[in-house]
This record gives sequence, C-alpha cells and structure tokens, in this order.
Amino acid sequence: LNMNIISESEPFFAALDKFKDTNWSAGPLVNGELLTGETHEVVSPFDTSKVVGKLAFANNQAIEQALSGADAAFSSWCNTPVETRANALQKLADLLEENREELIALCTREAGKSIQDGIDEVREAVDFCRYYAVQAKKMMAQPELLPGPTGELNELFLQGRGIFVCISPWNFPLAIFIGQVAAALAAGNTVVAKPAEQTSIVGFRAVQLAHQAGIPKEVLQFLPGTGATVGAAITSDERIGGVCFTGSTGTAKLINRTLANREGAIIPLIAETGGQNAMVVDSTSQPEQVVNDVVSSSFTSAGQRCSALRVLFLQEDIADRVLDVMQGAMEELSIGDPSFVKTDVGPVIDATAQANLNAHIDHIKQVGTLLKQLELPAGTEKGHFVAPTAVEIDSIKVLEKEHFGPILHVIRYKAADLNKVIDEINSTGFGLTLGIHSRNEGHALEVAAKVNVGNVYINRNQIGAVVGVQPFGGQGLSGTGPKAGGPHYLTRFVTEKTRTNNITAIGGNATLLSLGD
Ligand code: UN1
Repeated sequence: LNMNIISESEPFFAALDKFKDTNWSAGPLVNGELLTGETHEVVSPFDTSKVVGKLAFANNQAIEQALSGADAAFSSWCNTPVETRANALQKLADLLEENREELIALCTREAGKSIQDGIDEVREAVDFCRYYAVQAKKMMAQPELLPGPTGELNELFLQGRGIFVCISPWNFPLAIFIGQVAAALAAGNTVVAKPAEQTSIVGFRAVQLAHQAGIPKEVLQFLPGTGATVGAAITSDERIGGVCFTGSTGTAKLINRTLANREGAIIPLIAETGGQNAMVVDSTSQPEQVVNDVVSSSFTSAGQRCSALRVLFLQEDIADRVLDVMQGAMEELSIGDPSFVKTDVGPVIDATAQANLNAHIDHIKQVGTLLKQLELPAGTEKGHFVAPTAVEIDSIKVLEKEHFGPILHVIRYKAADLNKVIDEINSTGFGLTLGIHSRNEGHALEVAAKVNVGNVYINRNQIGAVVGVQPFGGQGLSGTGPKAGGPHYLTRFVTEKTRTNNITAIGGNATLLSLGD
C-alpha cells in the first residue's frame, strides 16, 4: 500500500472531504452490541467548537459483561488454528485499507493529527496486522520438537494466556490500538481493549471492522472510559491473563501495582512508556542534514510521539551554525488546521496538555535561554495549540520529566566531554530513542553502544519506526520490551506448554497431535 502516492491524488482528498462533517456515534462494544451509557460530546482539539461525535463510556455492567464474554470465548479462540486467526487479521488489514479515508479523517478530526500522520497511522495499523499474522503462524503453526529420552516424544507448544487487556494512547489512536489488539489476538488471546478516552471513536470503528473481518464478537471487547474507572476495573480483575499498555511511565507503574495486588495468577505487563530522547551531534556532521532531522524529530506530530527528540546535544564547534540554520528552518513550519495537507504542526491533544506545556515553556525560558518560539497564526486560539519552541539549557537534569509536545532543549558540549554527555543521557533512567549525527563512523558506533536505549538512529531522524524494520520499544523507565513490530513481540503474549509422552506405552505409534485436537 503506497499511501504517499494516494495522498497526491485528488480523488483521495475528495474521499477525505466526505467525512469532514460526519458526526459519529460510538460506545462500548460488548459481545458485538453497542451499549449506551453516560455520553460525552467529542470535539476536535483543532477547534473545540467542532463536534466529532458522541461517545458513551462503559459502565460497571458493560465491564462485567465484556470480561465474562471474553473469558467464556477464550478456550475456543485459543484452540482455533493459528491460520484461521491469521487470516482474520489479514482480512482486517484489507478492511482498514478499504476504509482508510474515514480512518484518516478521524485521526485528523478526533486526534488533531496531520493528514500525513493519518496516512502513516493507517499504514502502520495495516502493517501490524499483517506482520503479527505472519509471525504467529511461524511461531505457533507447529509444536517445536525437542530432544527427549529414548522412547519419548517431547514437544513444546505456544498458546494464548487468556484475556489480554490492551490499553492504548491517544497519540497513535489507530496504529498502537490495533497493534496491541492484533498481537494479542494472533497469539490466541481474547481481548478487552480500552482506548484513550480522548480518541475512542477511531478505535470503535477499528473494532467494528475487526468484527466484520471475522474476529468473533466475544473475542474482542471494546470498553471506552477513563483510566480511573474502566482501566482500574479491568486491570484488577482476577480473570485476565495479561496487560499490554502504552502510555505514561506513571500509569505503567500504577498498573504494575494493581496486578501485584490481585489475589490470582501472576501475569505479565508489557509496557511501552515515555522517553527523554536525545540526539548527539558532533563537529563532523553536516548542519543542513542535522537541522532537517532535528526539526522533523522534534516538531512534527506537535512533538507528541514518545520517540520524539527532546534534548539536542551539539558539539560547541558546530553549535552556532546548526542553531542558525535551525531557527530559519523552524520559521518554515506551517502551523494550523491539520486537515490542510500543507500543515506540519497541528494542535496538542487537549486543554490540560496545552496548559502543562505552556507552563513548562514559561519555566524553562527562565532557567535557560530562549532560542526561538514561533508565533501562533490567527485561528489557532480556537484549539489547543502550543508554539514550537527551542530553548538552550545547561544540563538535562533541569528537565526532571518528559515534556510531550513541540519543545526542543539544546545543550552545548565540548569534544573532551563526550563521556559526560553519555552519562548524562543515561542518568535520566529513560531509554527509548537516540539520534546520532557524525561522519566519523567509529565515533557514532561508540556512542550508539554506550547509551542505553531501545532504538538508535544514525545520520537520520529518530521518529517513525517501521514495523518489522525498526521494532520499537525501550528499556528502564521507557518500558519492559519486547519491541512492538519485532520478531520477539508475540513471545510475551503466549505461554509455553511442553508435552512429554512416553510413546512406548502405546506401542510407539503416537502421532503428533496439537493440544487443541
Ligand atoms: C509512540 O509515540 O508511542 O517511531 C510510539 C515512532 C512510532 C512509534 C511511536 N512508530 O515514532
């Protein structure tokens, strides 16, 4: 699927345009039925007078029905041949492609994402479905034959763990939502999915498409609502078999505590959380290329990616030149309506995010030196916009936490202090992405080896990991691994069962039966 070609064609825009006034109606999908409940109006972060639709949150009854439906459906889904599960995910990928205009329009209107970001969301969601379908077949179609004592047949089976709770973020409301769900389903789990409360409608449509693709309705349950209500109820339930979460480090720790406090089984948490991502630029690098990659890594998607660049370390010999070019490049950024194709920077997600980011900008301007703050154009006061800003600071320590928006912090360093830079980056405890710009390969590889992160990018930007190419995920405060979109991701969604069979007892005629047969 080449979305870039599609995006250049007029029929594509006409098709997107069809959804510009759609008023969606969404809510919990429990055993396939759309339930009612306390209803909220969903407005666009770009212009809060523009209604996107109505959303009902799941109440206690919906939560109970979803969990018991998913629990009852587990045995049959777990024993469904992996080929059948994989085919349903391939069909879901087809349906996501067929409905891409509506899904892109929803990413734009509900999440305030740019059209290019919306195109990328659909492509990534499709890639996740197809990738995990293929991986699951590779891992699970046949038991692995293990060596065993003479006369015994020794086999290793991988199976789903039970109900997987999937809790996803608003910054990738389709790609990460579907990525978690597809992985859990491919591996033979049933799913209770809770989308981010800000961006539930796009998840709702994706679940409808999944049911249309043949995922049984009891197998995939959808519960919109807040973390404090729905999130807390489903993670503390005794019936669940695992949790897959993407969001803040604080919430991941809260979930971990909730899981630890349950009476029942010890179950895995797969968490992908925040970052304090740095880029290290030495004096051998090429300033125009650096600036190109810095601007796209820091400011596109309004900086709302956990992969985004937050702290740029510039070797002092090249710093003035890079900052000069960067300030010019920032002025080229187009800020505004995300449904215009030329828009580079749209709004942030909501009023709380906007207020927190603006408070940080006010604070950091006092602590450091303002390099550049763009003017917000007329019209942006209707939504939750934050002006892209670059500030020079002395140390990464002044940041204390991740600031999830279009704010870049710059630190100069001396060549002799490179090891201190590496220590400073590692001292944050986060370990998600790292950018390096250098034309000294040995130097670049040394930095890559010494900084503790999940994804290193050399002489390029540091966002936009592609499924199967740059599996994504970090370490330390950034998450548990394994990496989404990588060959080991499904391993945490399954449990292992060995079967050792003394086949001499039945005359040596045992045949290879799968556990489900
Ligand atoms: C996130 O922001 O939660 O590499 C994940 C990227 C995306 C993943 C970001 N594929 O930018």
